Amino acid sequence: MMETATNAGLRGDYSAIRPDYTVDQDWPHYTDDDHETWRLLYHRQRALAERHACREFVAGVDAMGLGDRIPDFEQVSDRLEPLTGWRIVAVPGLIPGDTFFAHLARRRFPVTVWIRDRSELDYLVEPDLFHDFFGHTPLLSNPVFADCMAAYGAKGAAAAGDERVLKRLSRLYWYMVEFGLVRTPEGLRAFGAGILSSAGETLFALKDPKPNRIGFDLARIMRTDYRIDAFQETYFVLDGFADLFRATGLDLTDLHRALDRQPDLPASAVLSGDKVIHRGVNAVDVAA
Ligand code: HBI
Ligand code: FE
Repeated sequence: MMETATNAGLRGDYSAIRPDYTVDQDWPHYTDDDHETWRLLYHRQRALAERHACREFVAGVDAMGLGDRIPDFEQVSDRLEPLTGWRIVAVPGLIPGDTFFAHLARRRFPVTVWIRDRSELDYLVEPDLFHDFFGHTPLLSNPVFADCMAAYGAKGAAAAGDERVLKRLSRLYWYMVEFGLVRTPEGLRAFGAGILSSAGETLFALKDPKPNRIGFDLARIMRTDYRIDAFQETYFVLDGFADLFRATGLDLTDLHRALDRQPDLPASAVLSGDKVIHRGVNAVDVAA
């Protein structure tokens, strides 16, 4: 496969991409080994989701009609679209941010077509089919969350070229869409895709004393750095998806101006103004 500037160093076959970076899923190309990897991951994470995911996530998994074989994106999209207008589009892997935002704004969720090797069952660096599909698509069946994601995409597309805003939006995505927790009547539950597609991080995010757990605050999240190669040092907790919906609907012009005057924060920071739900063992106190 010829490597180009856009996919240098990335896994996946970018040679057949369309202008919007989509490809055909080509469902028959999956091997029995691929399907077995899916089956192992699906049953393990579905069992963990029962106890540790918010009920909207579990309802979404069931609405997709998932089973022992890698799902066909078109078939699942035909079930998802009537619920919230979202469809799943196949991509070779990570795609440029502006293209990614444009898909979200049109209610198209990009899902990677390749699935990890059996040796990577517990951890892999880049998002694969299982992370994207099992982690991200179930909540697209929830109308409030689905609207948040479309609004988020529109904000990202509107921010094209403004690195300060794009950095803050990627932090919001990271701490919410990838690693968000939410309070529920049954207690603290996960909704982030990075958590729910990982056996290790599901238990760590909810039960381990190491990380901070801090109440959702949009400005606070937008100031806070994150690491992509380890479990999170801080998880942010929504009181409900309505909080996220309000945040993604806001006009953020004034907020960005205010944030320009405030320093970024390390991932382990705890501020005096934080709604601290759990103070982690590596917490670093920072003056607000
Ligand atoms: N591409 N396929 C894919 N999936 C993502 O989650 C993704 C991406 N490109 C960029 C990206 N995420 C993030 O940098 C967003 O903040 C834009
Ligand atoms: Fe993801």
